Amino acid sequence: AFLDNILAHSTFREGNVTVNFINKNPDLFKIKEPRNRANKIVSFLGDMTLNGNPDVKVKDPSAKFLIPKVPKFDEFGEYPKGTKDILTELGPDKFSRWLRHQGKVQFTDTTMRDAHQSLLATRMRTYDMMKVAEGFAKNHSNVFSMEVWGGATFDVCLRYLKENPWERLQLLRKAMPNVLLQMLLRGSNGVGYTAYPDNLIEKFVTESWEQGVDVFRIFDSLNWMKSIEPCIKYVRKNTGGLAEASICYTGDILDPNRTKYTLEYYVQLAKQMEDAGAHILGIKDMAGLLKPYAAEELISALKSRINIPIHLHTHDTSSIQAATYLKAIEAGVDVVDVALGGLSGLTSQPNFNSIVEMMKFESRANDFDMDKLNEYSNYWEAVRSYYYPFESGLKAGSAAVYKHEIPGGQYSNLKPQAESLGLSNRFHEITQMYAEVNELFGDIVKVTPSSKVVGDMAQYLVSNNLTIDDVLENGENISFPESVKSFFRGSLGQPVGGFPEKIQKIVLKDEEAFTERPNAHLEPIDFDKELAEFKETFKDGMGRELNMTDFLSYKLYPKVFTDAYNHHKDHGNVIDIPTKNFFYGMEIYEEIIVEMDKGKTLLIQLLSIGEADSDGMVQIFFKVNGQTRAVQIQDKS
Ligand code: 3PY
Ligand code: ZN
Repeated sequence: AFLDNILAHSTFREGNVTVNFINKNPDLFKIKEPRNRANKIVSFLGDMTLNGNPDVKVKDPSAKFLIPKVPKFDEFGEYPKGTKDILTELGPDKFSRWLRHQGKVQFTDTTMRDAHQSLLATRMRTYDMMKVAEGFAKNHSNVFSMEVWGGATFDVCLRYLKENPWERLQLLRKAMPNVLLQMLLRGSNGVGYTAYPDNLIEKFVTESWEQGVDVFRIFDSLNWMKSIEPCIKYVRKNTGGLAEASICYTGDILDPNRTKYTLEYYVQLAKQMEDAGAHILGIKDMAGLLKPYAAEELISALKSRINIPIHLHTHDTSSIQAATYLKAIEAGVDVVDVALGGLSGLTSQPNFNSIVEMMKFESRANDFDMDKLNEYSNYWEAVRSYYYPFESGLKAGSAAVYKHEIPGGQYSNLKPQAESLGLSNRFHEITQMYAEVNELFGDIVKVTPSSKVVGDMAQYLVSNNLTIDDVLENGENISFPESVKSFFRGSLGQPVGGFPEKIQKIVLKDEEAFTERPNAHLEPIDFDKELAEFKETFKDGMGRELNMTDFLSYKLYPKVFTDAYNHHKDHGNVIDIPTKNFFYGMEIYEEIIVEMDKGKTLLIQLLSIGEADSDGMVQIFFKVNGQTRAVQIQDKS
């Protein structure tokens, strides 16, 4: 089998074998059950071809798929030194000081996390990332960090893409060993929508570091320090990574009528984060509400009152956030979040390529090879065409964001949700209601998961033709969405200034709320016992023995994990299937290459699709590496 692996390896077939070939390809030693795996992949492709991917609700027969061109890079060359090397050399505390004093404006590339979360409902597959990960890290090793993990990506990987999020992280780490990898962590809510036991979050942080995360952007959806502080501690104690504690920016510090989230409020919060041990202060402007002149004030004030570096994140929903970055950079911000052109703008981050150009020939410029950077933008622009079912449909920037304050990541989800409720024509009513619900709830910070509470309530009211007055006058007869009840109970923590009592009473009726940390109500996990039980329950494995990472996925998302596990049992690992075929199946005579591991390829051609028999079973013929194979697929139509 080892010889077969060598013979099948693309490098070998292309005649590029050097003495390093075997050393560079440890996969050659992995002797697997290729036939079984190939069968599963083919049956998956048959199913997608016959029945369609259930995640693609509407297939557009006229959709045009562009061919993504991977920018050239030196496959056999060394990785140039990057920020990961600096972190390893200096350790987190000195790294933090280095960042604060190094002078250039630094860039975090969010393309592989927030950009697609905010534009394409988080559906970007590992397949498309892996094509460019190594090249990007080699061509652009001066990027500050790559945001590649956390937030909604964890859930969506398992739930819709049927991928293992940890595998994504491991692969990206391997492909980008020289630059910092960054994740988004929702404080005590981990990468979920509710609080989890503290020791689960602690283990999650430790394991994330071990699998490849360097920068932990930690926030709480209500800016509640009690949810953020333990995570800072876990990062400092259990990892060699950077704790980036983040304030979530809401409201408008320039508006004298908005007295809840003032400049002083943010400065005090930032100081608490610094005191709690954060290496970096994040400013998470999740809805893109930080206007240019407000950014100037905020960054200037923070620069003079805290000593850790400042990392600014925004969404370009209004389309003026490049101006915000300019003002922030002038005021001394250390790092800004940007997305490669093809996946930038609107609900995503400002355009990486253009912001780099904006700074050219200025004292804080950070030079990138622009031709190369533009090639990566083109790559993502082409890849994006495969994801058309997940586009939000937003075509232009919108100043309405200052009214409804919907986070970028939520905005692109709210539209399909509204459609599924039959409310597509009432989308603007929902956004208007979102603003009214926010007022009713006391003007809260809105970001996952608190933003989901406001969104659920707004959709609920619009779909039931209810108004805020109906709630206030007749609320005792209304049965509110579960997320809303849970919020008022205290399950997401305490909002700034506490809960407005009247609406809390209306929602909870006779139920008691609590004010301590929600995690205090949760039983700690007994890892030894539960991990053993978990391994026993899922002992068929996924072609490998399950481990702590799988256990963590299971504890965060029990049902979603179980479904993904069963999908894996039936269809094998679908991570290597080209995106076009993953979402849309194959066309007759189409020929594709599935590169299962580096060097182990399947050449698959769809030959024919038979008629359904009396049980609705359809025989589909493929040619796999030259041999004909038939699979039986249930016609679900
Ligand atoms: C997330 O929590 O996923 C976010 O991106 C919040 O902005
Ligand atoms: Zn964001």
